[in-house]
Amino acid sequence: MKTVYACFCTDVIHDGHLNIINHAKKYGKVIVGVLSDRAMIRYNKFPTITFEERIKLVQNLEDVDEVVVQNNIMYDEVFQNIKPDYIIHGDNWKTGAEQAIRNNVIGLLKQFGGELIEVPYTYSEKTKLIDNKIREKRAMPEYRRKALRQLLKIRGLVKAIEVHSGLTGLIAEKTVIENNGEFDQFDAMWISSLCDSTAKGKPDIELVDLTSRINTISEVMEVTTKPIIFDCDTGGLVEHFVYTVRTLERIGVSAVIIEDKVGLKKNSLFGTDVEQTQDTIEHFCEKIKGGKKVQLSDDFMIIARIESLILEQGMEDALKRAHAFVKAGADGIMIHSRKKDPSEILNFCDLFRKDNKKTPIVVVPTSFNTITEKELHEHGVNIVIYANQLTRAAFPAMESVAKDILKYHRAKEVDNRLMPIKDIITLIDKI
Ligand code: SPV
Ligand code: MG
Repeated sequence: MKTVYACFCTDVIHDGHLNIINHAKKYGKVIVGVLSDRAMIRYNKFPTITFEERIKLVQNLEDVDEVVVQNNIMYDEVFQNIKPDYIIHGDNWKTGAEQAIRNNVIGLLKQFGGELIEVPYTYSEKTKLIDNKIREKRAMPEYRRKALRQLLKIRGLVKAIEVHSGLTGLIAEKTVIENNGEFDQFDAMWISSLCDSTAKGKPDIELVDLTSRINTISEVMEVTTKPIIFDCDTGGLVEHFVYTVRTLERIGVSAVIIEDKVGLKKNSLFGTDVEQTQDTIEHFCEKIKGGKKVQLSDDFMIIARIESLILEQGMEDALKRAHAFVKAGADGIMIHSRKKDPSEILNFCDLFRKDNKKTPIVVVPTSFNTITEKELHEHGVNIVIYANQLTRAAFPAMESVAKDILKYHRAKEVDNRLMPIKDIITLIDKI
């Protein structure tokens, strides 16, 4: 008897899946691969039910003869272990980033033999509703909050991009590319104090108050599911920070980063060009301890940001602080630098990793932008934050269009730089 293989990456069985199974049955023995937790998380499809429940879901389908675990979104292992005669899939993978999986399957079929069956994808209103429901579930605080820790466990390196609105949130959520046969996308979002302030036309000096910052988080949360890392500047007074931790944790933020500065905070990229005061180790440790004490779940992370290199206090000071902050309970360390050359950051990471193998290290390669994620990871970095690039891309594009409309007294000359009207009016999905 011939074997037909399908892979399911879902928490709910709907008509689309049943249609595939019905078709598959006509060709022989139906084997369904259920994507492992690891593989789902790797591709930002955080499961909302357990792996065992997903297996049961498929086992209960009448026409499924066998259920196996699929450990990777690509099919290499499937062909090595099962060598199916047919692979069956909805034809919706012919477009978009999923083409990468289709190409992988076509290549394997050429190598191992076998045939591809593509079933017209039925995307009924009912199916759409179910898909939306799963997506919305992932956005619930209890799922979103733990997603960063889940990613850190599974992915070597977590990539976050700055967001400050629903629209930038959508870019972070939906931008997926195919790169050398693999999917690539951002894993998490960074609510930057610099960009949140800039979007409001305000300086980055803790002027935009917490209510407004939480409002930004809420706008982003409305339209996304990925985990959020919140830039909380200095965290304010210890007495205030404890309330902030509670709020952030309750709404589903995964991590807060606070920097060891006091007084009027200025943006770190000014360095010593402006007056900035570093907090004492003792006081900052009190803030970390205060936050950890009030936190209610195990999911939430408090990450301590060290400004010693920014303020030219030396490597020894940076390391001393890093170890003290971890001892006070910090779940991660962010080390910052405004040098173009990444060597002081790498040096810090190497020295810190000598004594601490597991506390996540976070970096923001704005100035030292020549270094790749892979190189950073080789030095022990776990989270890379692209902290301001979306804002810096948008501003000059908008400014130049504004100038040219003034210059030509009409908008025709700028039209080729603009998103088509059809694309902008259909950009936002309906619920
Ligand atoms: C931010 O994005 O607001 C940051 C990173 O804190 S930096 O601007 O480099 O200080
Ligand atoms: Mg900031």
